[in-house]
Amino acid sequence: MSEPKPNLVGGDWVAGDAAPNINPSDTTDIVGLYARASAAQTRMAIDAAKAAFPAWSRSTPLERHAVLRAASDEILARKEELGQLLSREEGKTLAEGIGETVRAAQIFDFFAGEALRLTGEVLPSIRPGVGVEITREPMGVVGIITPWNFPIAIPAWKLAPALCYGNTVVFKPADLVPGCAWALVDILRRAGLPDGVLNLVMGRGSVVGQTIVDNPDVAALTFTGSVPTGAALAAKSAQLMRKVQLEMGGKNPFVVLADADLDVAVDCVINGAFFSTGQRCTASSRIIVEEAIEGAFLDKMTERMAGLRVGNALEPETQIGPVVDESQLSQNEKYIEIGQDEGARLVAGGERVSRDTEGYFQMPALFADCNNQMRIAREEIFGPVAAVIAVKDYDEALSVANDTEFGLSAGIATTSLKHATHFKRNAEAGMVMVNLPTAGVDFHVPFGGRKASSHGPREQGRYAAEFFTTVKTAYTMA
Ligand code: UN1
Repeated sequence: MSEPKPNLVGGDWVAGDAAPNINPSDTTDIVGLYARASAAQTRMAIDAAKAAFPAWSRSTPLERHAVLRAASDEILARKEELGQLLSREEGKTLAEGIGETVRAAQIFDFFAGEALRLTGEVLPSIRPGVGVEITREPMGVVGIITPWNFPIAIPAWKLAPALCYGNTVVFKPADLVPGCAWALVDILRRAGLPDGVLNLVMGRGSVVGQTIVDNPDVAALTFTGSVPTGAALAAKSAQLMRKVQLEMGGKNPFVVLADADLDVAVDCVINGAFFSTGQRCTASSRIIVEEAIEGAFLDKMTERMAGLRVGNALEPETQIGPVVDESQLSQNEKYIEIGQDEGARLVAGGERVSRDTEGYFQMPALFADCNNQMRIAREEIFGPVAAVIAVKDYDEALSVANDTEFGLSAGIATTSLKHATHFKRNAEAGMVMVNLPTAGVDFHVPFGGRKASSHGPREQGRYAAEFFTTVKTAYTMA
């Protein structure tokens, strides 16, 4: 076993209590040891970011471009190795792991370009002789707290804009997946970031996360994770008058109308509900089907599900990797029981299965005969479990789709322009998909939702500037 991977504080790699990073496809495989930062080290990281801010905030666009560009190039050049590390530590398939790595490279490439396109506005005042300039300035120290389900893409889409717009960063990746985060920070440091601009503090939410959240020197905080954690973090941030950006849960509906191309609909549901083992906040978990085609839809779904290959994420034929850990798998199993107790009919999957290696394998599960009041239709499970709800027509489908505390993504399969257009306008979600899965988004356009799913400005694309900068209006009498 190699030396534990250290944290990065003010340009120095610092050791700490080491914890094993375990492969969920094979729990005898230790991906590596990673240091967990203490509260004191986390405070030092915040101090270092604060000290590095004046110089980095005044760095030239070309300096920032060069770092982000070099990071993009290295990620892309190492996509097989990093994709494999990702699949090994998180459990998504190798194809998904490499795909996510490429996406991270594309995100750095996009923000490398944005660094060269920083703009403002110059306009006349309403007063004679006075000029007005509107500029964007970086926020200062940005806290970045990321989840385990996208170990490289979510860090990328928070780190790249933070650095692009001249902020300094304290970055806490999820305790379950420090491997990709460490690799990314190592790449960025070697890409030429000055000491203290990016600090890595791996470890537990209760120690590292809490220290970041409680520190008033953290001017802005971006978080992807659960609703209760997001709410606690927002409450503390409100006390400190700190800017926050929260991406939380989903209970995303996918509507299948009677006029849909059923093959398209089934493809969307298989992908949206079960790929990445259902561990996406954009996953489709409520499948709302017009009753006229419910039977045909269920037949096609169960046929497709019977052929899905669940197994070790690193084996090329695997289509669905393991659940991330034992506690998530037990939670998924608990929801299978809850669904059955509530009277839903389990038409496929749900059982824990064994493979050649010791891992957390579960067959994707489909419930039929559900209604939208059941817990399996209201609570985010975050696993490969979907609930089919039959409705009589489009109007009922839309009202069921919107009857949820969440509002991240909503999808529809239809060949009707009228219904597609109406759904795009009336779905209460931040992202709407027509004849496409609810999950799997582009990197150059805004990402985010409504209601309990999201809070604060959008992530990704040019809209990221709303969170990572603050606006200044300057008046000059000349
Ligand atoms: C996607 O569906 O492509 O945590 C991205 C999540 C989301 C990312 C989803 N923030 O699942």
